[in-house]
Amino acid sequence: MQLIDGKGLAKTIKEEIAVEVSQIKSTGGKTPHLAAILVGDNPASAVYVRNKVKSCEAVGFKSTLVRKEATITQEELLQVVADLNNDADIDGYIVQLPLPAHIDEDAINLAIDPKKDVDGFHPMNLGRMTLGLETYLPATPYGIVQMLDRYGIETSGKHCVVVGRSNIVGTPMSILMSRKTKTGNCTVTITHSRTKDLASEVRRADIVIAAIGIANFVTADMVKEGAVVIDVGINRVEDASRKRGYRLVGDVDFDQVAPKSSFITPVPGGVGPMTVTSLLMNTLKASRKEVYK
Ligand code: BQF
Repeated sequence: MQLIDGKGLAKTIKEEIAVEVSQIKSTGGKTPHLAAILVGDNPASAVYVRNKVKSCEAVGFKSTLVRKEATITQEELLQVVADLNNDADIDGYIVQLPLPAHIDEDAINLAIDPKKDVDGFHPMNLGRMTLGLETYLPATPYGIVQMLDRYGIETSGKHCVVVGRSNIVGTPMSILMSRKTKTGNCTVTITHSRTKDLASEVRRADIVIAAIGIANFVTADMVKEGAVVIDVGINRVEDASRKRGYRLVGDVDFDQVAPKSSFITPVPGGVGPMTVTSLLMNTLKASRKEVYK
């Protein structure tokens, strides 16, 4: 079993981005600028946004945090989005999810200028991904693809089983793994809450991608000997021995599954840190106008 060190790889990638940023600056180029909209006071969202802002500082990007009350109306939030679309200094921005229940996430997503959609959630960018065109890949799938690539994990001809079909992870991941690319060319099965005998489907996998959002959902009996296991879950479980009162666990029962796997990602320190570096990579692409003129 080999541990995939997402945290270490993210640090390496951030160092690479920092070198590129200092080159841009030293040749008189514009400093890449990422903005984030944070609505309300969901504690996990606040942590994620803080992570992103700190990562911007670490690589030399400019960052702007736009904080709004949970009571903001949809009209007002659409105006914030329009303002960022029109702000010439901002190369890309994200709207931190989840949004309060009274706001239609799809309506907000559709209002983001695809040129600035560095989360890659706009239908234009997801469509471009599906067709294999240059795009901003959704951050988590992009991070996973980079991990597989940098660890030299063969995907061609392998059977990949994705557990979960969310718009931001399961669905785009299943598409990327099936494309004719260096980190694609898999035969892909996508499984979800209505799959009959999900355990047997997952047992056929050479590569398992667990993105269902249920703590310890993937158990040892569901994993083939020698499989590559990518754990996207970040679940809080009560733990009185921790000072916060909880600890983070993935969607995979790590202790049980690790001995059977060839490669496995830990939680924390696996996919999560790679999600953040992907956002930085997309922002760099935006500032260089590599996707749209
Ligand atoms: C780590 C996210 C669910 C819903 C909305 C490092 C992050 C997480 C974990 C992080 C996530 C998850 C983010 C670790 C951003 C990943 O060390 O394991 C970084 O900041 N993430 C998000 O912005 O929105 C989410 C998960």
